[in-house]
Amino acid sequence: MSNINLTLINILPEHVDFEPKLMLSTLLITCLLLLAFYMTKRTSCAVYLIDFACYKPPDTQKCTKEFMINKAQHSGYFSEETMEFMKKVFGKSGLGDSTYLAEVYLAQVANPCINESRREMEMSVFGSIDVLLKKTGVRCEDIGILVVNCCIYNTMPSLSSMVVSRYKLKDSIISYNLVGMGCSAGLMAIGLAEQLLQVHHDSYALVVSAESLTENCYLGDDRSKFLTNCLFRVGGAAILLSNRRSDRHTCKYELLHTVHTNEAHSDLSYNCIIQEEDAAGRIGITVTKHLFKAASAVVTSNVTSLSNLILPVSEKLRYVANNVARKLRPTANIRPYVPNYSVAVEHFLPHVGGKPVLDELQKNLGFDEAAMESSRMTLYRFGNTSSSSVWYELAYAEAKGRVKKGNRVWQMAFGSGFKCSSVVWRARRNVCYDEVNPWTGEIDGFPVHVDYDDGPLPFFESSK
Ligand SMILES: *[C@@H]1O[C@H](CO)[C@@H](O)[C@H](O)[C@H]1NC(C)=O
Ligand SMILES: *[C@@H]1O[C@H](CO)[C@@H](O)[C@H](O)[C@H]1NC(C)=O
Ligand SMILES: *[C@@H]1O[C@H](CO)[C@@H](O)[C@H](O)[C@H]1NC(C)=O
Ligand SMILES: CC(=O)N[C@H]1CO[C@H](CO)[C@@H](O)[C@@H]1O
Repeated sequence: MSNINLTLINILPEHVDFEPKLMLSTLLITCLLLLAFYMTKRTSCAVYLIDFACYKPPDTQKCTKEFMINKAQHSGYFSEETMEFMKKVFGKSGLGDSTYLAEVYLAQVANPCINESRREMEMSVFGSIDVLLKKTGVRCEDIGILVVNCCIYNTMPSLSSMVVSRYKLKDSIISYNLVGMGCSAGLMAIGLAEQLLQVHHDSYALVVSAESLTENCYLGDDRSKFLTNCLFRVGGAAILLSNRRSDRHTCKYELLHTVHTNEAHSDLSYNCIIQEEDAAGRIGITVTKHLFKAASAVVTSNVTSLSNLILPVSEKLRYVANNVARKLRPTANIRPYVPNYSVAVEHFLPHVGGKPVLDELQKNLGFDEAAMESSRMTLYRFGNTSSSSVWYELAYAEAKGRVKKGNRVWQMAFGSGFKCSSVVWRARRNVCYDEVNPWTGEIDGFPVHVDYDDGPLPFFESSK
């Protein structure tokens, strides 16, 4: 402080007497301090996660893999080869026999019309919001920000208007409806809500992530489009965020970091998951064999940014030392150092795209089997529920009683674009038993052992 004082005095004009000089410098310092206070206050508006809720569909929508195969076989839409492909994919998928299918496919004759998809969305979106409102006791009129994301369902009025209409949210509500943004959209919605909370003080933000199965079924034999028919399941989550200081002591988590990467500037990334028509004009989502390459590029780049924010100095030093060693002795074949992420986060919750995706992540980020339990069990129990999957995983860790005060939680989602988002939270308290957790009543039965077929991945076999 005295240093600043001196410099200030020195730059004052010579002819000013000592007293006014002192007064002037005191004034300047006060201004600087006020400015610093104001700036730190603006940039450190904390965002709290009060609670979240995951939708649990009715038991009547549970279906086994065998049921799905039978249903597909009798639908008359698919060839014998496609059915063989479906069986092979199921053998490798990591999905169990109690995931949820959309109601429309359980009927004798499926008729995926607009009415049906609206009904499906109402069930999962309202289903999760109802639970969240009950859990948190927040009043609808206090919600100032609403962000809803759903990739495929896009109608008028929008999904976010459906929510405003149903819950009679106030007319000054700031609402956004994100469509077509893939599995990473849920965490992007959190990022958007975070930014809105930086400028709208004393607010609650409601974020809802869901996906439509009804409009997502591909009725053809092109294998690169058939994959999503196999892995994709019903799910939805509602999350309540707040920047009110009074929620600091009651909330579950505090938001530490959000990191978003979008590599759509690369053609390979852009084209690897894409909605289009097949040769016969039937709409589907093509997943190409470049998926892993694109995903790995975007995840690496995002994780690099995140590592800078979360890794302790010791891990960074090891990483740098390894990099230098590899540069100096390129012929020595030194293996790249994978930082130990377990020192920076206690819970790693990646989007459950499918078993091969989880395997790849585990290998590249060096997590042990225990760290992967939440994601593998979520894949087994609920399937790929798109953007809401990371919330079922967090619910799993909570139901197991593993989330302790101070624990850091890393949610990571990636999807079409190709995009990757990471969000890191810190638990502000021990999370206790919760009877409206989707895992309640069955959590003691987990983890289960999941059987997988051996052999090469059938996912990207080309169709004949
Ligand atoms: C769709 O729902 C509306 C209102 O529930 C109903 O009036 C209409 O007949 C339904 N249309 C079809 C094709 O089921
Ligand atoms: C990574 O860090 C965790 C937590 O400090 C520790 O338990 C584990 O042994 C470390 N793993 C390796 C490979 O060093
Ligand atoms: C998970 O489901 C989404 C939504 O259908 C799909 O876009 C994505 O490709 C799926 N992931 C994998 C690995 O199939
Ligand atoms: C918000 C943020 O840090 N995003 C980063 C994600 O990763 C890319 C690639 O490293 C960075 O350029 C972004 O800044």
